[in-house]
Order: sequence, then C-alpha cells, then structure tokens
Amino acid sequence: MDKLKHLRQKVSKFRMVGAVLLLLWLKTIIVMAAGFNITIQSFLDVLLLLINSLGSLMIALGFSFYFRKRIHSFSLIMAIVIITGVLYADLLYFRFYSDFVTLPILFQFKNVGGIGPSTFELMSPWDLLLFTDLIIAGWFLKKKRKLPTITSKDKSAYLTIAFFIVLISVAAGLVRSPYLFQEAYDREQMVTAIGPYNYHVFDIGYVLGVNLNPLIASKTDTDSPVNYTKSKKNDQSDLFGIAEGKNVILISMESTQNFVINNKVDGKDITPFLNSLVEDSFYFDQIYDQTAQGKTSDSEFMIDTGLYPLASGSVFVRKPENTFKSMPHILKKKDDYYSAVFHGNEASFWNRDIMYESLGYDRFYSKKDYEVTEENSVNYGIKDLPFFTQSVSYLKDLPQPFYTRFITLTNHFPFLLEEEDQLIPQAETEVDVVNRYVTTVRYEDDAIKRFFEKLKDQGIYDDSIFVLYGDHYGISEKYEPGVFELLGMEDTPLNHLQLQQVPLIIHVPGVKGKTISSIGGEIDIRPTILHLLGKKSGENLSFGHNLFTRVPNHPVIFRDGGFVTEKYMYKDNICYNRKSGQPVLGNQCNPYKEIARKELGMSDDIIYGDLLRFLE
Ligand code: GP9
Ligand code: MN
Repeated sequence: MDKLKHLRQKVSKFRMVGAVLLLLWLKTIIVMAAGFNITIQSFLDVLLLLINSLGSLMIALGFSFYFRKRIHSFSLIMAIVIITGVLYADLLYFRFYSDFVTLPILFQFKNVGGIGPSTFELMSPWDLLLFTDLIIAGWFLKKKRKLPTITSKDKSAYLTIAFFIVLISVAAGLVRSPYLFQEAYDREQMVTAIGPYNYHVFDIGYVLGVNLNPLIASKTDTDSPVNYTKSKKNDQSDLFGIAEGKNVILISMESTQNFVINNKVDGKDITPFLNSLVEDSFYFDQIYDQTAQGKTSDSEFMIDTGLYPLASGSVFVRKPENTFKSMPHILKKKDDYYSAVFHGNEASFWNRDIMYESLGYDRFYSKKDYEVTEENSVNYGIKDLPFFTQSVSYLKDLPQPFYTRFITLTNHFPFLLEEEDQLIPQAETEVDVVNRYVTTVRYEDDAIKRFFEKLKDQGIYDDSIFVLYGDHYGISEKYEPGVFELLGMEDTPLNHLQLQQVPLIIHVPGVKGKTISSIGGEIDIRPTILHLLGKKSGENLSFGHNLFTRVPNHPVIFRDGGFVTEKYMYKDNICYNRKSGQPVLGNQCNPYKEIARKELGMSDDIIYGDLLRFLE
C-alpha cells in the first residue's frame, strides 16, 4: 500500500511536465500528419507517427529539471517556445519548399530566395492554434511558480525512459527504412521514420561529422568513383566535335519551367522567341530539375562539375575551398578558353565570388560591373534587358574562344514587374504567383531575343554555340494548382513530376537541330557540351551522360533519392509506373534506387572528402 502511495507521489511530481509533454506531443503529431503530409501506408507508419517524437520531447523537457532543484517554470516555458519555434519554422519552410530545414540552410538564409519576401503569405490564421499551449502553460505556470522537487534518482529514471523510447523509435524507423542513414538525403523518409526532432539532431551531427572527412580521406578513396564513372556507357554520335573551338554561351534562365514553351496566355505566346529558337536548335523537352537547396548555384555546380549538388545547403557555400575539375579548367587546358560569368546580383550571393575562383573562372562580372539604378531594377536587381545590353559591351572585348554563363534574374519569385514591362496580360488563375509568373517569363524571353540580336550585330553569334536552360522550378508545389489550372491538367503525382521539367535548348548556328525527347537532367549538360566541342576526356569522376546518346533506362536522379526512368518514377518513397501514373510494387524501382544511392553517395564522398585534389 505504501509503495503504491509512494509511486503515486512520484508520478504526481511529473504532472506538470506530463501535461506540457502531452500538448507538445499532440501538436507535433498534428503538424506531421496535416502539415508535412507524412505518408501513412502501414500500421508501422502509424506507430512511428505516434512514438517518434515522444522520446525526444521528453528529453527536451527533461532539461528543465537541471536548472534548479525544482522544475523551473520558466525553463518549461522556454522549452515550449523553442520546440514550437522549430516546429513552426519547419512548417513554414515545408509549405514553400516541400522540404525540411537543414543546418547548412540556416547559414545561408540570406540566399533563400523563396520564403524571404513572402513569409507572411505562407502563414495561416489557423497557425495560431499552434501557440495555444504556450498561452495555457504560461498562464498556469505564472500562477504556480513553485513546482515540485525532483530527486536525482527520479531524473535518471525519467531520462532512461526517454532515451529508451528514442532508441525504440529509431529501431522501428530502421525496420521501415533499412537504408535510412545511407539515404539521409531523403529528408521526407527521415522525418517520417524518426520524427522531426530526432531528424534535426541527426542533421546537426551529420553536418559536423562530414567536416572531418577531408582529414581522413586518401587517394584510394577515389578508386571506386573513378572506376564507376569510367565504366559509364558513353556512345559517340556524328555530332561529336561539330562545335569544336567555338565560343560557348550558356544562358541560365531563372526559374524557367518547360511548360511555358509553346504555351499561350490569352491567345498570346508566353515565350515567342524561345518557341522560334527551338525550331532551329536541339531542344531537349524532357530534362528534369535536379537542384536542391542551393537552387541556381546547384544548377551552375552540376553544369560545371558534373557532380550532384549536396542534399543540404549549397556546395558553393559549404565547400568553396575544394579542388574541382570544372568546365573552365578542362577548356582552358585543352584549347585555352577564356571563362567568365555575368550576373547582375551581388558578387557574394551564393558565395559566387569565392566559388568561381575554385571553379577556375577568369572573370566574374557582378553587380559592381553594371550600372544599376532604381529605374532599371526590379525585385532582386537589374532587369534582364539592361543586364544583357551592358553585358555585351564586356563580352565583345573578351579573348576568344570563351566559355561564358549569363544568369538572368527578373523571372524570380515573387515575379514582380512594372506594368510597362508586361508584354502579355497576367494569367487568370486562382493563384496570383502563377498569374504574374507568365509575364516575367515573357519579359525574360524578350530580353534573350534582344541579346541574340546584339550578338549578331557584334559578329559573335556565328562563332558561338548557345546553351539555354531553366535553372530550376519557379512555381513551388504550393502554387502548382495555378499551373494545373492554366494548362488544364489534373493535380497528380505524375503531372507534378512533369512540372519539374526545365527547358534545355542547344543552338548551334548553321545546324538544323531537332527536338529530342529522351529523358535527362541538368547533370547531363556538361558531357553534352563537351561532346559537341569534341572533347573525349574530362568525364572521369563526373556523373552526367551525353544527352545525344543517353541510355533511356538510366535514372535521372533527384537529390532526395527520387528518380525518373523511361518506365518508372519514384517519389516520396512510392514507385509509380509512368505510363499508367499508378503506384506499383516498390521492388520494381529497387534496381534504380540502388543506382541512385550509389551515385549520390559517391558524389557526396567526392565533395565531403575533397577527393578531386588527389587526381591532379
Ligand atoms: C541570385 C539568383 C537567384 O543571384 O541566382 O538565386 P535563386 O534564389 O534562384 O537560387
Ligand atoms: Mn534560380
């Protein structure tokens, strides 16, 4: 009897912590299920949803025991504030990017273009409900400051139980996803399996851990990626070398998705110039955006190095001191190409000023090289038209042949443009972002058209090849319903995948070209250019395939471990048949999943271990 009474007394000491725990636990489950759309496919998924945040929440609240002898009410309130803050930040970030916050992204927040200008737009009045527990607990704890004393023995028992729950839930997560930690880039899988809080702890540990990789790496670590990338099937085509010795002009088209090509708004073409250009070029109409959190910089990185971007943060920001074997290096060595990037934003954005040196660029024309005024700017900076006009005055004096990239800016979220620059009316969907988007794309199209005209005037056009590509999606999943409305498409996983396509147009003056509908990704752009320039070498330790001969069943791999092949698509851990659009048995995707894991893993090893320094 005494024992029971004793136990009851013990438990009652934890009443307050228990109540707070219950509120936070329920809140986390609701946010996971309703906010993060966690996939529930089995009983195990339900179980994981219920337990995987419990242990970590207990540990977080357990800190409050250690502030004083008594549970300090202030420390409990702080724990609620911090936990709710993390959860809410995750929720807002997820609403825009359908992704989870990582440690590196916090250090490059000034570069996170999406949520910055529109955080308020991402909020909903319902979100206030997330803070109700804070108000209740605050009110209660204000009245009852003196909470019970907890003995060291009780504290240890509490924490033992908490760690045990964490252990059990991680083990259950591993039963669900055996490659959980090898596929740490699949953050959706991570959060589903081990919950948002354990995920954040893992992410911090992982990021800190990989910083040690360069210290322990050695030349032998390059063996397996060298052998793997050497064994890639690289067929030749009769286009090999057709552009030998020509200038290369890459145009990175900000946020430009493939659906705008040959589409109209109110009877008017969204991209009249690009539409005419594709008639006269190699137009790849099934190229997928493979960027991750580094957005524009990720696309630049893939094209210059043939490596995958990192799963979290931008390589430009995280690994600028690495050795790279990039396009400028290869072309300089072989044919003494001069290389330059033109971009009207601040040089330090995405750490470009530092990274371009590592990538071997001779010159970076950034904001300070342009005349930027209030009149000629919008949103992020100088508008595309004055940007190209001013760029040509530099370009005409560059030593030839050159390898150059022009990065446009006007078509950037939230797609702002003065009325006089809007060459077509806004679309009339339910989604304003989409309505504005078509006008900024139309503006960009016109600016590119005039750029071509100026290059013809300067006599540069004939001696150059042009590679125009959309850097990544512009309309995030949140706003996609507007695109579906515009295009009269259904909102299905397959159609969502289709919207991840970006245009790739390779224009070789004097060569007829054609539309090529085999699948590919941004990582394949580099070997395709090298092929046209007649370069056989330089493709070791890079993962792209020449798009003119790309094997159709090799997966186009996304940074979250998803992929698309000719037959299948794998997204959010579901395997779909692309023809029917229906989910199929997961094992049909397994061989490709294995390739994705291998390539992403090797690419990460190269970057985290700075392995290319061993191959000089
Ligand atoms: C900024 C521009 C846009 O300089 O490249 O960056 P994004 O937000 O698209 O990565
Ligand atoms: Mn971009």
